[in-house]
Amino acid sequence: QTKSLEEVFEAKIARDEKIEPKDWMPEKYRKTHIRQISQHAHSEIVGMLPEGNWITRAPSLRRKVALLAKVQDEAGHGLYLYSACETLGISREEMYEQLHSGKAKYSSIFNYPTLTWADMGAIGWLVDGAAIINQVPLCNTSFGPYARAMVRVCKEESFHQRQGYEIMMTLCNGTQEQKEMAQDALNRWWWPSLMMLGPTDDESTHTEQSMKWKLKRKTNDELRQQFIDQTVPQADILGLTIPDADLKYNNDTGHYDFGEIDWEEFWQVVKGHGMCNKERISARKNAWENGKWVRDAAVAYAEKQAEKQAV
Ligand code: FAQ
Repeated sequence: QTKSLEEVFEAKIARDEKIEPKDWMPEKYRKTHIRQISQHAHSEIVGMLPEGNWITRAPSLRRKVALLAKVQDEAGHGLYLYSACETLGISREEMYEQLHSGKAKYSSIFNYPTLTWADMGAIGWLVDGAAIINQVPLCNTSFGPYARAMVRVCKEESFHQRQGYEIMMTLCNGTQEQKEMAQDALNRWWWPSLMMLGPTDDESTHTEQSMKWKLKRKTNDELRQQFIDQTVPQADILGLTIPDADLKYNNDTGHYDFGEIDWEEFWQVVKGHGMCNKERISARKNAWENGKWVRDAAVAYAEKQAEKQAV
């Protein structure tokens, strides 16, 4: 008896084999991958803006070089991810259009402002730290191009995380004022970093199906707990206090218990009402519009070359 396409697909998933772009896949599998991969790509690109804000004001040449490299890496991640997403049959123009019109989301975390240099430390430490926790399982995701992109992205994220932690370390070993700056940055970035990993499992619309398809390998709550367990000892080393009075190691579970996350704030930011949502989208739209002449010139050049070859 011949197997149906659906059975072949399901069997591949069960065997932990990769699904490749030309393989048959259920339409919903394709759609949810386009949704997650494109939103991931948009997050990388919009995520350049908060740190880009500090490149010209980095406190030394060495810091500037490192930050510049990090922000460029994020552009690279965005481009791999857009390419991976294109293999599912959506064009890059369509993805940009979805970002600019507000149809596609990008990570809530990038709608918070970067007020001091210590924010560069906190973002690398916490935001890239949370990103690694989220992305390491994605190296094993079922869609081949996404999984392969994640391998390199994770290597780079780990440099970003160290870069951020080192900034925090330097500030914490500095003057009283520098240490206060570091604490203030932790206070402002802690809760948004926990929110970044998505709503709780019982509020998460996609987790159940995405776990079945092995798109997600861990749930939002599992990742959040892992992030907290990993990060609390790092804050201790810095001598900083995590802004959560309910945070406490639980001997029975072997994990940290933590306080209530303000989900109202999360959904407000996701719906576009965060501190920087308007600024971020308008920066991306302006970049797109101001880059039009470059795209036009590239197309005109390509056409001219093609004509020459045809002769
Ligand atoms: N922000 O059912 P779920 C980085 C939406 S790392 C905004 O749980 P899912 C590196 C969600 O889309 C940041 N929206 O969804 C970097 C859905 O709405 P939809 C990016 C959020 O997909 C560092 C609804 O809520 N990383 O950029 C957020 O199963 C420093 C229900 O949620 C990734 O994208 C949020 N935080 O799980 C760059 C990783 N959370 O789509 C620069 C890949 C949820 O139906 C500087 N993505 N929503 O309209 C994932 O792992 C997943 O998509 C989750 C969400 C875990 C983010």
